[in-house]
Amino acid sequence: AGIDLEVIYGTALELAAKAGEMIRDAFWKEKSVDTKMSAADLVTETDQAVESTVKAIISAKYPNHKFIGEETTAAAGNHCVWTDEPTWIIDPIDGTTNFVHSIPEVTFSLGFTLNKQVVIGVVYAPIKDELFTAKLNQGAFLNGKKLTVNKTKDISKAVVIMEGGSSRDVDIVDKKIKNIHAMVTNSHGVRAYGSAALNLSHIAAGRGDAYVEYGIHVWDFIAGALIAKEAGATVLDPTGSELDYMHRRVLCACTPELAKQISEKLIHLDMGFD
Ligand code: LIP
Repeated sequence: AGIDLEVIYGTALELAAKAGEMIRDAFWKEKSVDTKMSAADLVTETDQAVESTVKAIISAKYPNHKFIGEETTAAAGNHCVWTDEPTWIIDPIDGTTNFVHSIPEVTFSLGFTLNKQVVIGVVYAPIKDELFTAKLNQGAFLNGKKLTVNKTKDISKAVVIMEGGSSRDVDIVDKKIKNIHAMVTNSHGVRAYGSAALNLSHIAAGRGDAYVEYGIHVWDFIAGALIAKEAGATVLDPTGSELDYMHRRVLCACTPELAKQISEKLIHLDMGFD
């Protein structure tokens, strides 16, 4: 209703630039670190400052739009309320652990949804100045250059991105290690960049063939999922069924054949809903 997606896209780029500037300014300085759900689930002043800045800009421009943000929603212990209304879903810093340790794989992630459909995705990695963008049915781009996924169909020739995640529950870690074992023994190799948004963007850019993770949240992967899909990736629930953005897991592969092979080799952890 009266929504001009080009205007929204312009705002999304403006927010990414602003967030990027704040992240870059703080990147080499000392950080004050706090923990959330586990001793390895980190948050810094910069995560909070970026989120409140971005949220303030959005609510000033679009007072009726809804907002779901990592530090607002999760920090308040709230479940996400995701409706058909125009909604901005933001992770101020995806890759907070990298940020804390001055590892340059940090991103700002923004998804914009209408009728619960993701129509705009922006992932910005400000230290490397890499801007990944996608609009529904209009392709995915890295710094303006169109992206296409790899053609790998067989796991024996694939690089698979996986993460340890931030849960320290022994049973969960155990199953994740078994999954890593299954992927290492069957593939060209396993990689972990520490940011779901970036992992998905890497698949979009052909820097790897598949990515799977259990335990992420909607703000970590909603933008990257659109970017990957728009570059031609298959993005599913790890079991092979349709992706549910509120179910905390994702499987992304450059071909459907590869997605199926990987899905069949994994233990499917259920880490709940946002
Ligand atoms: C991170 C995810 C990453 C996961 C980490 C963490 P954050 O998000 O993007 O894929 O492995 O445990 O959840 O907390 O940096 O926004």
